[in-house]
Amino acid sequence: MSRLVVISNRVAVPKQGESGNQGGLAVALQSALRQHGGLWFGWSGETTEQFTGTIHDAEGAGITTATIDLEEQDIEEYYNGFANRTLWPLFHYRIDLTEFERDFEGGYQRVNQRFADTVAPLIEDDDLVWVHDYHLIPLGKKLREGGLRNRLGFFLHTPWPPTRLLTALPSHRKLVESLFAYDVVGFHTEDWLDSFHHYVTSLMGGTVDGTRVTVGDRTICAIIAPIGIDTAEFEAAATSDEARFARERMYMSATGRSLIVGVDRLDYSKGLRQRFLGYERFLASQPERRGLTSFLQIAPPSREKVDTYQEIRADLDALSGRINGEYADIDWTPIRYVNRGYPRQDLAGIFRAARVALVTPLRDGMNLVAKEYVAAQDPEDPGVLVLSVFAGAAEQMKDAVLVNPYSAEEMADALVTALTMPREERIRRWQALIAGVREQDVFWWCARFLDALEAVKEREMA
Ligand code: GDG
Repeated sequence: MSRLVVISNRVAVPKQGESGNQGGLAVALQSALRQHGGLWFGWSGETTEQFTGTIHDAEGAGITTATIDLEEQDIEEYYNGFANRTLWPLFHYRIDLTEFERDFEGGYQRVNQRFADTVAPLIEDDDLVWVHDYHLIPLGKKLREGGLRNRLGFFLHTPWPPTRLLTALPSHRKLVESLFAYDVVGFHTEDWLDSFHHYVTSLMGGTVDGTRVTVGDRTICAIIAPIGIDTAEFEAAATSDEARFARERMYMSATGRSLIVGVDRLDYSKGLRQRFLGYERFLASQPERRGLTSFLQIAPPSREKVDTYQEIRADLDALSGRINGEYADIDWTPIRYVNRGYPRQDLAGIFRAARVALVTPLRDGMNLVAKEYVAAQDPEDPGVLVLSVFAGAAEQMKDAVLVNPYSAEEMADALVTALTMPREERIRRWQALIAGVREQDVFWWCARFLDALEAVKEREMA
């Protein structure tokens, strides 16, 4: 079995002594790394005055990691700039929020070169190299330019945008061309893969034959590999003592009301504004149900250095305040809106206590919260998942109550459907959902991608 080298913007291995409060992706990659041996490379999250390429080696939880520090300007242009002000909004169809600055692009290329130069000497002949996400699209090309011949894969965790949006990016052609340095490119859904095919066939004169995508003399393998969660771990977490305690706290606070929950990074792609408006519509149109539900939205802040993220925070503060001001009573608060993260076990308990989960992004590569909510349910009395049709997860999770998050009326109707759903129907839908979440878990995803990568013959360099 070949050794595995994982490269991502950040490395998510718990430090010695930490409890390992981490997401599914980290867990999956760690398990793949343990299985194959190898290392995980990325940015340390630290700044340095002058980039030196010094590598910090560490061992944690049986995984070897190698990280580098970046300069302030690198972080501004590459991370806060091109990654989070340009590509993130553009890939989530928010061209209105997309900033186009040549300096950002310059920083993006520079940092990808820095990654390539520092990681290349750590890669051994037969290693499989797996690069993650939109921060590092050009990395493969830069590694090839440095002479790397290994099997090289790339996985995109976000949507791939429609061609007509992507072409708003001045350097779109260069970005897409650089993907052809990889051997295998993975997307979560058919939608994202279709958009990629469309770009390649309509603008690059490329052809598609099954998983093979050819432009000129270069053929790559483009696959759908929907990510899952560590389902067994999350199911166990939901019945842990910590989860039970969190669940009790939820029940006590709800005093017999039906709980509705949302858990999302505070990000405009997650559709929080539209979710609050949908809930407001529900309260306005269902006066007899007022006071019978309690909506808890957990939204830990992210990317706070980017202005849009500060604006969305202020917007949601105002909106939740307005809705509570309008509908609250002396003994009832319609929305509890919390800008704080909770340990995973607590989240599992909160999910289990909730009769309904609102997972209503405007656009999402996959969305793991939808799968976690399902995994946390009590099989005898499961809650209902209300899921946006614009989440990648909707391609797999057809037994959820699917909703268009742009329509406040549809959201209000979906809430009524979910809150009044008979137990037999809840059980039937949940059984169908959990079967998928169990079968296509994060280990399945990892294996699916790595099998495709291992199947590639070692590249013949010209
Ligand atoms: C990107 C793509 C794709 C959230 N709040 C807390 C907390 N979380 C955890 C959730 C979940 C994870 O963070 C979020 O994952 P998502 O998939 O929902 O969203 P993104 O962060 O945007 O992830 C997405 C994913 O990559 C994987 O490919 O699905 O489409 O955008 O695990 O539970 N965890 C804890 N406390 C919190 O308060 N412990």
